[in-house]
Amino acid sequence: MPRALITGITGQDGLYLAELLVAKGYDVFGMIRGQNNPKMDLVRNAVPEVELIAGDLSDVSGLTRVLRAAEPDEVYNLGAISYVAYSWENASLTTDITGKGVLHMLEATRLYAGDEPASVKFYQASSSEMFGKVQEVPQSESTLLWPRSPYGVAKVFGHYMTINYRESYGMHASSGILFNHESPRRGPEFVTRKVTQAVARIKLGLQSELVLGNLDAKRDWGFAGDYVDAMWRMLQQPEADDYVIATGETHSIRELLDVAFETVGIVDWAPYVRQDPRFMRPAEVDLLIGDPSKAKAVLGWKPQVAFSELIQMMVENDLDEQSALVR
Ligand code: NAP
Ligand code: G4F
Repeated sequence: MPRALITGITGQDGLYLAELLVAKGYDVFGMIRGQNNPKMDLVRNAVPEVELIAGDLSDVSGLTRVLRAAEPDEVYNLGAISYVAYSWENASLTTDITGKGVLHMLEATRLYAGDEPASVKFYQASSSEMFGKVQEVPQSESTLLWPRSPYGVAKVFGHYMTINYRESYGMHASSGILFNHESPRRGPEFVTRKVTQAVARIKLGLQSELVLGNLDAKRDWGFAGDYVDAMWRMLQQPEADDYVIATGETHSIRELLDVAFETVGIVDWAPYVRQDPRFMRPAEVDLLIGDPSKAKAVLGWKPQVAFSELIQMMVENDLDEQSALVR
């Protein structure tokens, strides 16, 4: 059986990827941080087959121990401080975990692989946030990077370090430049889930108002379940490489509000939504739209879930979750 190690196992992508790999017959190991991580039961309930190993991306000696314990054929580095707004207030911590943490994982993997650097395949979770002040539309693997947040800068460091380890040591290290992907497992701090949770609560009479920041920002939103499949496909290639994973469609926050409110039968959302500068960012990524042609041609990957279907799925899930809470 192939063996895989996933960092960020408690996150949205970690859970979907673990489910995918277990279904494919892998032995899956998940790295979990902290003494008594409150999300441990979430992982155990969702994917009981996963073996959890304690470790933190800031501790390279601990990571070498994790690699020796898991003995992986494939390493998926999904762990990060991933909330962009938080990264301005915690720029140094974000740099340490989201940036330098990648170097730590690469180095621990290189040491573990020893004389056969390409024998362990490595996936780095790069981000469309690296395109920031976009230099061309749509964005592809060759678009100039111009990050606009401490998170984006940290991801650029991790991205280039992954390429550097591939070129310097011959590691099979690939980087997936993933555009926004969402699901019912998305954290409630991100805009899609914040909206779908609030819409469900408004429909159920549990909340009267939704307070947001920039309604004109645009994102290329896909379904997380589709995107973890692309990660796996990258590591099955004979040669490591970098791939943009996106739908190729962009939508504004206003369109997100249209679909979410329409799902519960509300056509005019204006009376429920208020803008507050508290949720505006010091610098914004205004127009993200990815060109996934390379992933389509080489990996045979394409997104399966459309934007409106995704948002409807999230609203339906939140209606069930919120109803269960008040029952
Ligand atoms: P997420 O839900 O925020 O999960 C982040 C994971 O990182 C959590 O498991 C978290 O563990 C872990 N983590 C945080 N600090 C850590 C540390 N010091 N040591 C070890 N693990 C740590 O993120 P996601 O949406 O699943 O995204 C997965 C990866 O893809 C991230 O690297 C993200 O930056 C990147 N990405 C995401 C998207 C997207 O749209 N979702 C797009 C492009 C790239 P705790 O639960 O213990 O905090
Ligand atoms: O949902 P968001 O917080 O996601 P963001 O910043 O695009 O980052 C996510 O996707 C990245 C890929 O490009 C990942 F790398 C990253 O880890 C994360 O998963 O915000 C999306 C947009 C922004 O333009 C923001 O200004 O929504 C706008 N927005 C408007 N009001 C809001 C809000 N975002 C949040 N979180 N909360 C609001 O109230």
